[in-house]
Amino acid sequence: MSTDAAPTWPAEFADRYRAAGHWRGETFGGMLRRRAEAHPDRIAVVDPVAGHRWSYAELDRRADRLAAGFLARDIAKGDRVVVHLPNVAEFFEVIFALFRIGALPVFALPAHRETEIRYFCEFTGAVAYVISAEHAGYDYRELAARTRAEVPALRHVFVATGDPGGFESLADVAEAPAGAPADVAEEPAGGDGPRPHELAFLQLSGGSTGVPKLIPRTHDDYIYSLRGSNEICGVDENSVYLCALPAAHNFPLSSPGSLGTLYAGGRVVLCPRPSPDAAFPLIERERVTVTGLVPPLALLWIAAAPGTAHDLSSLDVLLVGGAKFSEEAARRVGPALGCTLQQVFGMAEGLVNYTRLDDPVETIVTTQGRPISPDDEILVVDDEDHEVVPGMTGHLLTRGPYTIRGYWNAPEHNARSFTDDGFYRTGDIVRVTTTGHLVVEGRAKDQINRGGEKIAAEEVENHILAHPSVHDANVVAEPDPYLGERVCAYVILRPGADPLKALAVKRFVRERGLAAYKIPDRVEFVDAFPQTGVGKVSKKDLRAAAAGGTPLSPGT
Ligand code: OOB
Repeated sequence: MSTDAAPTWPAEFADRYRAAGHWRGETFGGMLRRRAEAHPDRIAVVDPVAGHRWSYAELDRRADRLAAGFLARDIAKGDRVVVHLPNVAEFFEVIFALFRIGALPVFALPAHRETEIRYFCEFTGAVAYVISAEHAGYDYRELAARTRAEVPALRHVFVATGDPGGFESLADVAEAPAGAPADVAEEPAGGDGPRPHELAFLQLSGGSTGVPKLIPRTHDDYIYSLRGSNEICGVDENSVYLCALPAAHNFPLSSPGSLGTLYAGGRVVLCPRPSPDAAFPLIERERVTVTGLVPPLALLWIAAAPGTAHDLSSLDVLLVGGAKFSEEAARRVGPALGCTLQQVFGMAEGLVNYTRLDDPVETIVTTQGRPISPDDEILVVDDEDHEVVPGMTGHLLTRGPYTIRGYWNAPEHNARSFTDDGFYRTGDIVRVTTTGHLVVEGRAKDQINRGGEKIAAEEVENHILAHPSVHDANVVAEPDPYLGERVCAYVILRPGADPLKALAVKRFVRERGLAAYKIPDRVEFVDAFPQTGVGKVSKKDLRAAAAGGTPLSPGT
């Protein structure tokens, strides 16, 4: 499978973004090398569980050695490698090693299970899969063994932390045999190393279709989003970023996240779990200055902060995003945590909006921010793609220097998700205020946002439909006071099928090897689905029923 299967920016746009100084011709490999040369002894990554405190020089050296080991195992430029790691220091060693050789990390989340991982490996034609032995009570080696048995093209499984079992440990890979090709490109010097305009990695889309889509990001575009984010969030070499959300997700990775912090020469502290009991002691000990949370976690922190014995006074900025943060909760951040709130409305496809640190409080608590770049183009349109009157609500379309022009190897999706002139259809319903800030008013895409975790309704429906007793299924969001939304499945059984319990449907989906957050929170059995005027299933009516908590048809 070719890696040029990613649509890219037309030359006139690329030229403009370069001329504007957005794309500066840096690569991730080069960026780490420069920082290691400038301040070798400064701490880059702290992994409190393993007790690692890696300096920039150490991270740089480790990335080089691992890159040499990967090359010696025939992992080459353009190859895809599924990276499935929790918040451990080795995450950075692995991704910088891959960046150096131009192999593409495919970022899986710790919650992903067999179904997702098999799909990522198969669809990307991955040559390697990197795991931790265990995390949060789950044995990833068993998952790797099953995946390897089913995906013959997967040549390697590397275990980054813990007992490797029958697989190769990352430490062994890094012990590259003498004479191995250690000729690792740190800069795009003209050889066949990674070039700034080429792909750096594949990120996952939240998705609204049966299978997740992959998001091709380049060195140039992603590094621009880091630089822009750092400026807006005040991240510099004195910043200490607590990575509390899963490190591979776009928000903690780049908004400004761990990569933004490393770009600035600051320090990244990895938090094994995002709960206050794990995070607060680390904030105190490491003098954390900035972190990012999804709304349900922000609520937990707000509740826990007033009673904590830990000193949180170093925290300057809390970023909250991934899902809509309510105005009431937003107002409580400052008083409870003693820091400035920045709302962030972003997407792995590109566009990221932030409230500014010096915005009036009313703007910070009532909007989801404005774009990073003066070259981010924002269109708000009606159902026919006509621009709405300024200030009115409509579909958000966007184009710009760090927003992709298409998904990886997905021409059919691209025809639907992008306009002919390259605008990405975000699926979000927004309005723009007179100050240019965006307010998220809803969502048109068939997705559930479960406290920041995105679930494509169609994907879950397909799994439920695989049950022999199920005739039809529809999955919608139902409101939840803590998560914002939960997953509600409406199911019609086959005539004459044995009666099924809600629990059995949930178990069936779980046993198909799906991430836990996608398993329906509630299953309702109904006789029929409400229909629209043209006879399609009305998800709008199903959502309304889910919000009311009442079954749709009596006696079911
Ligand atoms: C972030 O990225 P994704 O790719 O997991 O999800 C993107 C979608 C957006 O299209 C929107 O539907 C929703 O998540 N979203 C928000 C939001 N932030 C994201 N909806 C309402 N309010 C917000 N503040 O979630 C992401 C990527 C980078 C930075 C922050 C979040």
